[in-house]
Amino acid sequence: MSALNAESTAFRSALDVVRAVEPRIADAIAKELHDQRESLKLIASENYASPAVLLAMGNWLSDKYAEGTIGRRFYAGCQNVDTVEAIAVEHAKELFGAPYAYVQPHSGIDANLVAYWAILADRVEAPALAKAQKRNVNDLTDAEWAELRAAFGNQRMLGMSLDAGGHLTHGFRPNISGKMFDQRSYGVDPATGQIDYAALRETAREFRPLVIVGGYSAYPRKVNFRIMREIADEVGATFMVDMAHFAGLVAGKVFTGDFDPVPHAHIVTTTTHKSLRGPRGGAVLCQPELSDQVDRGCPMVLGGPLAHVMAAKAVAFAEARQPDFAGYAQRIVDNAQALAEGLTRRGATLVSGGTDNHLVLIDVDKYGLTGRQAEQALLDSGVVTNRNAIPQDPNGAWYTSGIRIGTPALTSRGLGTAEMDQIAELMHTVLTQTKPGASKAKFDLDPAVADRVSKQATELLAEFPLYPQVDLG
Ligand code: DSN
Repeated sequence: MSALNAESTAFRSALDVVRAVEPRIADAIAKELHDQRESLKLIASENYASPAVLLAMGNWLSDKYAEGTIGRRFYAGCQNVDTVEAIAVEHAKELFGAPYAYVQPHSGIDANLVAYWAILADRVEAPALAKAQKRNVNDLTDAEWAELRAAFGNQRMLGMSLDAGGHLTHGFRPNISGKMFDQRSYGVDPATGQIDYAALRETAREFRPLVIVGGYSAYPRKVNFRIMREIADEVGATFMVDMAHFAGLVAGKVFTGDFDPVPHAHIVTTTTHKSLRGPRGGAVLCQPELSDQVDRGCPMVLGGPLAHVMAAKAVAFAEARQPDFAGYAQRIVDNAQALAEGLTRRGATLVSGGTDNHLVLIDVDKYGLTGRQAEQALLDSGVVTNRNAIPQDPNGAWYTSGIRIGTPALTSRGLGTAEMDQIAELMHTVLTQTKPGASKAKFDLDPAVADRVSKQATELLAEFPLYPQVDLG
């Protein structure tokens, strides 16, 4: 019998140790690997982190509190956290060509909150303190403090509308960002489904926002960040880009020049687990003038940094700096375009007519379905997607009229353009065979069809084993 490889040994041993304390948790972890291996994952924001990334998270770095920044902590004994964070920062700066990186945010929402407070502090707090001729907010009188707080709460943000693909954290009311800022949206040209930069400029001129936010979670096209920076400069706004979805395409140099946000934005936020393929988490990149404020992210906005996750971020950034990551990033886009082309050839209507990035947005009204009905019918057939609003969506954000799909995960698994065409055929079968039911959530789909598609999906995936180096026995 041959010896087990390092990854199998590591994960088996870890599960044995967990199982000895709470077997149900060990079972759930093992089952998650099984389920992920079996499912055709088309969720645009998910991926499969490497064993090295996963293993870097499961250790005693988790035990340490380290509020503050490298070399300047509110706790003693942070020398190893300092080492970990410094390595993650070094890799992030090199990977993205950024002058400054902050790798503590626990998620994309956290990264955006750090960025918003840094912008507010930079633009609002400092002038107020200077006016009062004081250095620290604690030195302000109650009246000066009240004036400053009122000024903080009275600022404007211009972000992409939710139905055009913007994110909740870009100033929308159900999120704290919508309570922090008076928000106005820019959208897409209804004829092309693409950002209307002239309209965006007009809105910015009229609204005079403090912050303009670029980036998206459901927009299938490249964004011209050079033009957006020009608009921001013209109206005196700070330009922030949330590149959570496409950070892997920036890291892999698929998005360069006008389409790389890092040289154009004052501040860039990201998650680390989507197309970048790292651990769940966030990061902020910024120009040097914002770094002092960004560094106050913890403890001003964030809880203590998760040193174990920063370790995994460092590993993921190091992986993304390897030459083969560029090929991976390009294959993500090639696959998304092949999927878009395969769907279009079979009669689907896609928002904006196609894709330049990792995601495709299908208008399922074409099939007489809501997003909710289509999502469940696809899931019943072994295809995991998520429903998403489309521009001017008549069904709102809950039921929606769209299905968002993305290729980062299946590309990590090794599927290519030929397999994307097969997936387009599976989706076409389900979407054309599903009939709307009595409510926006109900539908009819012959179980035999769902079963057949599900089997075909499993057969397809069997050729591309997930985590082939991990054998749990
Ligand atoms: N939940 C993420 C997504 O699916 O796009 C964004 O926060």
